[in-house]
Amino acid sequence: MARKKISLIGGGQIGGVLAQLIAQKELGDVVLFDIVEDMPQGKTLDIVEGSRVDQTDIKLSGTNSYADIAGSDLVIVTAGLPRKPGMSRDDLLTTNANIMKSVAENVKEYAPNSIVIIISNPLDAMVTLFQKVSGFPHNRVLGQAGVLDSSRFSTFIAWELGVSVKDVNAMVLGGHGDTMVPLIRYANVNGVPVMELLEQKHGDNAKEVMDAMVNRTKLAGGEVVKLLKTGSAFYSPATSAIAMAEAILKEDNRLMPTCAYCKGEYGLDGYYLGVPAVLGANGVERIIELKLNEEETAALEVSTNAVKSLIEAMSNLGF
Ligand code: A3D
Repeated sequence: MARKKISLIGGGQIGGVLAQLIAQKELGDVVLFDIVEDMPQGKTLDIVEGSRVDQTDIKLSGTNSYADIAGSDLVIVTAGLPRKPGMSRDDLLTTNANIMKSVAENVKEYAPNSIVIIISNPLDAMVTLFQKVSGFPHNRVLGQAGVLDSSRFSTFIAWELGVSVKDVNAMVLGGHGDTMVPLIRYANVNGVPVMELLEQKHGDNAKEVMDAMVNRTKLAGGEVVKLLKTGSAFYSPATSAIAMAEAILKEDNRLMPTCAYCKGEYGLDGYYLGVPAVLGANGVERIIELKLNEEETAALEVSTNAVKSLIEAMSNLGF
């Protein structure tokens, strides 16, 4: 089987970790693109010089020329500014929309058959814009947010219950902002409902404990930004995108919360939103519709409206 080619647009904090993870997992050859001269070349040289120790053998190259991404099977985009303390993701809209437009034009020209995973914020708007500018089929343009948000939620649940995070399954849907929707009813530890375990531990206070975890999940990105002071989370966003990339490259058909294009699912027509989706050879193979209860539906509607306003704001800016 021919080796896969993976191009990373943006060689900053997340881009660098993506390149290292792809190398360590030998998912394919890597081209790391950035507009900063020499930096992507330096990062890939650094990673490749550790491959003897890692016992891995792939090609890694850094570039400032889009021509080098030609023939990519997969493209992961992190180009754009990250948040600084006190900023919301939406504050990045104008700057990152300009960057995303140029990225989409170039990926369209040089890697027209690729599947594209977007990570740049504000996520739902950037995925929408990339698809609009590139004109790629919707199944080939998707966004990473829910895998990370769900992993954060799972981590807090594991800490609270004193169980391994490996056994926690929890999913977060909706837009990648403060209105995201952690699904409490579906959260479980190897099949045992999390609420049942919380009730055993906390009795009548179980709901309060869960609400605190839900709240921390919604604000988890900002918690890291506040501590780092100079940028936003980058290890866990990279790991999350690699899980999606692996599902696509290995044609695994894995069910993951994905920023995917809805055509009527969840009452949403013609918008990208975080929903459960099956990821495989064609990118988004299909969206899974869950039977949400009244409370969950209402929360998702709030999140959907936030995404719609963001898209409208982007459109008003001329994108
Ligand atoms: P950073 O380390 O600043 O890297 C961004 C890189 O983009 C820099 O190296 C820039 O030089 C490069 N860049 C700027 N303009 C262009 C351009 N026109 N073409 C190509 N490259 C360009 O940031 P980061 O890696 O920490 O974060 C990248 C993005 O991911 C930001 O927008 C973050 O807000 C976002 N992010 C998303 C999540 C999600 O879960 C969705 C999590 C964390 C960060």
